[in-house]
Amino acid sequence: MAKRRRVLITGITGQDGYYLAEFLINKGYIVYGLVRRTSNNPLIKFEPNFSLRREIKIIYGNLRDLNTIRNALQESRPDEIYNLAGQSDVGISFLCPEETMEVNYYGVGRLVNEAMRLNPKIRIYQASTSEMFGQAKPRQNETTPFNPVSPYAEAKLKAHEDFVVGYRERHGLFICSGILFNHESPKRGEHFVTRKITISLVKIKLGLQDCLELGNLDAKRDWGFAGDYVKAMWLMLQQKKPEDLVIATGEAHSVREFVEAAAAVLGMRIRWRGKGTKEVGVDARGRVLVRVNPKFYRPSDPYYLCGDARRARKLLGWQPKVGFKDLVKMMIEADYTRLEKEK
Ligand code: NAP
Ligand code: F7E
Repeated sequence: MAKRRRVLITGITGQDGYYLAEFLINKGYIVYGLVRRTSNNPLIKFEPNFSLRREIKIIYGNLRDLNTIRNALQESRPDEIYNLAGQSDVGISFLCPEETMEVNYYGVGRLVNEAMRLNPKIRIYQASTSEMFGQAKPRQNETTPFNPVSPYAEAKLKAHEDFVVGYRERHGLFICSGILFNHESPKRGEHFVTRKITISLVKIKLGLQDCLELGNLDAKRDWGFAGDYVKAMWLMLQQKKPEDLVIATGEAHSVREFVEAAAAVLGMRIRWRGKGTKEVGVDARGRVLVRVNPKFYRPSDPYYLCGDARRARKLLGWQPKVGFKDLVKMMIEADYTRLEKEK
């Protein structure tokens, strides 16, 4: 019988950690997850699926603490590592640049160094990001020059250059970056714009909230489904050679369009009135359902991120299954089902 492969997933309590753990358990992996003692998500996301939770071996640890990383690696003895842990909120990174750099850059260095020391044949996936392209012209692909415009993107880019490209070239380590564009799901953190929109519009529909406040309505993002994207992560580590790849749907929509699509699933039609910070979204009865609040603007924000994932399609045979409309519908329906029960 073939030996079961072992994997360590950092950031397992996050959105991608959930879908990746589920995917790898179904592939027969022995799954270890690094979890912060102070986690904000004490595996809440696994609650509806207890059988999945039981399959995961939890190791407490923190990317800020070398000892815990060493311990996690010794205990799990992984064949593959997926480093999904990160300070993942771009807006917050302007307020906490040091913590962002500490986790998203130095934390990656600690993990990669220790992993290589323990097992030079290890395979490592690093969660890089389309934010590294910043204001670069769409569509962005593997040849597009990076142009980060936030502390989050700067830290991720530095980790990519030093610990992914650098260690691959200097030490021959099997490590690669998935340059993933935005991917969402019903498990998406509630402060990210898509989930904020789906939760708020459902609450408005159920009479639990009056109005949704947003920042930059014109920002365009390439939104895919997280469940599709974790398969690409795994495929990247099954190749003969490690290569950094863009993972995206190739279709971008503005925040405004996301609001319209989400409202439509709930049978509401939003019309826009006014401009800039005075812009509002009103329903058929003229009720103001959406307002702009400059509090949610960022000092700088990529205005148009849309990926070209042709290389991933060629090398991995990967392409997304869930399109924009189905993603929005999935998120609205999940929030509606949950919030209607709580009403
Ligand atoms: P997420 O839901 O915010 O999850 C982040 C995870 O990192 C959580 O499990 C969090 O644990 C953990 N974490 C944070 N700081 C840590 C630390 N110091 N030590 C150990 N764990 C720590 O993010 P996600 O959407 O799943 O994204 C996964 C990764 O991909 C992140 O690195 C993100 O930056 C990157 N990424 C995401 C996207 C996207 O669209 N989702 C696109 C490109 C790249 P707690 O439960 O303790 O908070
Ligand atoms: O913002 C705009 C905001 O916070 C998307 C992370 O997973 O994807 C994510 O980062 C856009 C931005 O995600 C609000 O200014 C408007 O232009 O949902 P978000 P993000 O910043 O794109 C990348 C690829 C990652 O790597 C990250 O880890 O929406 N926006 N109004 C708003 N954003 C938020 N959060 N809240 C608003 O009210």
